[in-house]
Amino acid sequence: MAHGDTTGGFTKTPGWLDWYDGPSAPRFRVPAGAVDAHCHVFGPGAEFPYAPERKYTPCDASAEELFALRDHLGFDRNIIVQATCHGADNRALVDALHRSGGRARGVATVRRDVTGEELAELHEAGVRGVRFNFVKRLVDAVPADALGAIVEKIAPLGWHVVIYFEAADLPDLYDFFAAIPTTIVVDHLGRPDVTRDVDGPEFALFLQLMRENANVWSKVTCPERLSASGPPALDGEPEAYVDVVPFARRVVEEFPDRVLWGTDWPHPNLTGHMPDDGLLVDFIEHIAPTDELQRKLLVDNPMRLYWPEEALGPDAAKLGKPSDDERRGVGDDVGQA
Ligand code: 0GY
Repeated sequence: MAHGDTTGGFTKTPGWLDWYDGPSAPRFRVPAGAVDAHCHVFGPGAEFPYAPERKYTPCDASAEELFALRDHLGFDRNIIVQATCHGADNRALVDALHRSGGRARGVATVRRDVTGEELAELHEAGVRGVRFNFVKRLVDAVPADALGAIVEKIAPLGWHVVIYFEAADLPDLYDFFAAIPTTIVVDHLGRPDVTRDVDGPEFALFLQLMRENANVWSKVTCPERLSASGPPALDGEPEAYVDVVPFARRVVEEFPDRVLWGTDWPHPNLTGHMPDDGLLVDFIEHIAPTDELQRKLLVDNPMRLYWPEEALGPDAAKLGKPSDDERRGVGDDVGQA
């Protein structure tokens, strides 16, 4: 399999860019133990077929290629998030978790009829959360009662819920999110329109969601998707995506214990440009300007959420035993995992 292939007889979605081959070495050195907390594996299609209900067909992006990138960028671990092109078939994700030798954990997609046995198998493989996707171009809508039923099944395992939505939809979704009792992780800053004022009402609602709900975390990821002004992270550009910086930095500085960062490799659905992942790592310094913020963003927070048994000691790993305060992220801001 070569870079850019789609195996298994699948045809790539036209116009959809392949992931960047040969990323530069980052100038910014991530701290020891850093976690890339948002990335995916795609297929390979010949081994793990793409889901019939998918909205796009990617080029393959294997676990080995992901782990090579991890090492190249200086990261220690990955959080692999189930992508919509695999629907609720988590086999590619589980295979990647097994191949990681314990250096990756995962976020799966499940349906409401998922069994306790299936959840236990996913947990054993390293899954620690489920993803609910509300982005209309990516998935067909799932009724709120089905999502509620999934929350009831995963909460006792100490898992969390990752939510992906666009800022324009937050007013409609706000009450539903606020009622979820587990830790919640928002993808990509809730996809703000960064041409608007960082102090304006749209982003204020997102900040309010985090302020009012101590169980809500955010990934400060995907400037390449959010930026309107660029410049893109290509050709050695050291100041990429300047218009995203105030939004991401605001969240990192106000909620330093509830933020995560990830590459989003292999960057599904990009048609304009494909970022150089080495330069994306250089973006981190602009949004988390101090050593302490960087350590929390890249090491302490993802470890607390995904490897609590290492970060917090063996008691934290007991299944199904998060206290109500832990589950809500109350107290010293420890999320349940
Ligand atoms: C991302 C973003 C996107 C896609 C997916 O699961 C997915 O297909 O998450 C997107 O198109 O914005 O997080 O990878």
